[in-house]
Amino acid sequence: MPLNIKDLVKYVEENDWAFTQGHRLCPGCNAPLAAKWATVVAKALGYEPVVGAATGCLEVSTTIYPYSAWNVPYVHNAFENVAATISGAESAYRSLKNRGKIKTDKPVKFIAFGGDGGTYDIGLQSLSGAIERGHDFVYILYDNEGYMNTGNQRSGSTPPGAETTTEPVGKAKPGKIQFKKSIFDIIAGHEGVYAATAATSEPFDFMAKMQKALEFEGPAFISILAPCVRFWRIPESTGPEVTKLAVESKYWPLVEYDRGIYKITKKPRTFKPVKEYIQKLGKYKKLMSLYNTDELMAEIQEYVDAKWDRLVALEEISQNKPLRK
Ligand SMILES: Cc1ncc(C[n+]2csc(CCOP(=O)(O)OP(=O)(O)O)c2C)c(N)n1
Repeated sequence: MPLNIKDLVKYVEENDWAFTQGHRLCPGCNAPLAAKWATVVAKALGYEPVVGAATGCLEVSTTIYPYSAWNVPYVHNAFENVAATISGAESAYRSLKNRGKIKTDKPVKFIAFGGDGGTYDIGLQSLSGAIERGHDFVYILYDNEGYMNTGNQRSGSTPPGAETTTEPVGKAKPGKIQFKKSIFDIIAGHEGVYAATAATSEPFDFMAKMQKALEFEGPAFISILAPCVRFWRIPESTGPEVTKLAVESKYWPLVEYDRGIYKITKKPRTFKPVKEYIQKLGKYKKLMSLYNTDELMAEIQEYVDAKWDRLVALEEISQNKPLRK
C-alpha cells in the first residue's frame, strides 16, 4: 500500500528523525530535503536504515566530528566508493541474517547518498558494479549540477553554458560546451534495476518513488534535482520553485524505469518555455549577457523538446514490448 500523507505526519509526530537538525548545510540548500524525505519514508515503512554518503556537501556538512546529524547507523566514505561500501555492508547483513545472527526483526535497508560529482563521474564505476551485482540497496543522487563543496567546478552533470570556475563563460568560449550526461539512461542501461528522476518541488512524487525503491528487491536509484542556491545564484528560498519550472519546461522530466519499462510520472498539460527556467538562474547570466539569447533559447528548446519526444516513444515501445516476460 502506498504511504499516504496521514501516515507520514503520524510518523513525524511520534518518532525520532533519522536525519535530524543541526547539520551545517547552507541555508536554502536542497540536498537535506532529499536526505530527510528518503529516511522518513524508510522509517515510516518500518525499515531500519543504514546510511552511507560519498564525500560532498551532504557528507561533510552533516558529520563534522564530534557531531552527526544522522540518528541511524552511518558509514563514512571517500568520494568514489559509497556504492562499494554499501554493497559490502548489504552482503554482510545478508550473510549474518542467513546464519541467524541478526537480532532485529525489522528489515534493514541500505541507503547511499551521493552528489553529481560523486555519482556521474568519480563514483560511477563502483555504482555500476554494485547495480550489476544486484545488491539490494537504494542510491539517492542529489544533483546540483556541479562540484559545489569545493567551490563550483564543472561535473559531468553541469549543463552547457552554466558558469563554473573550471569552465568560465567568456567571449572566447561559452563555458562548458559538452552535453549534460544522462545518468538516468546510464543507470537504466543496467536493466535489472529500478531507476527514477525526482525534483525538490515534488515531495510526494519523490516519496512514492522512494517507497518503490525500498520495496524493489534489488538495486534502486533515484536522482533528484536539488539546486545549490549559492552557485546557481538564486535566492535562498527558491530551490523548489526553480525545480518546478525545470519539470514543467521539459528540462527535467519526471520518469521511472522498472526492469525494462519506462513511465513518465508527470505529464504537464501545458509546458512552460525552457527560457523561463534558464532565466531564473544566475549561473546563466553571463552567458546571456555575452551571447544572442534568442538563438540560445531556441537551441535549448529544440533540445529539450527532442529529449521529451524520445522519452514518450520509449515509454510506448517499452510498455508494448517488455524485455522479459
Ligand atoms: C578522490 C577525491 N578527489 C577530490 C576530492 C575533493 N572533493 C571533496 S568533495 C568534492 C566535490 C563533490 O561534488 P559532488 O559530488 O557534486 O557533491 P556536492 O559537493 O556538490 O554536494 C571534491 C572535489 C576528494 N575528496 N576525493
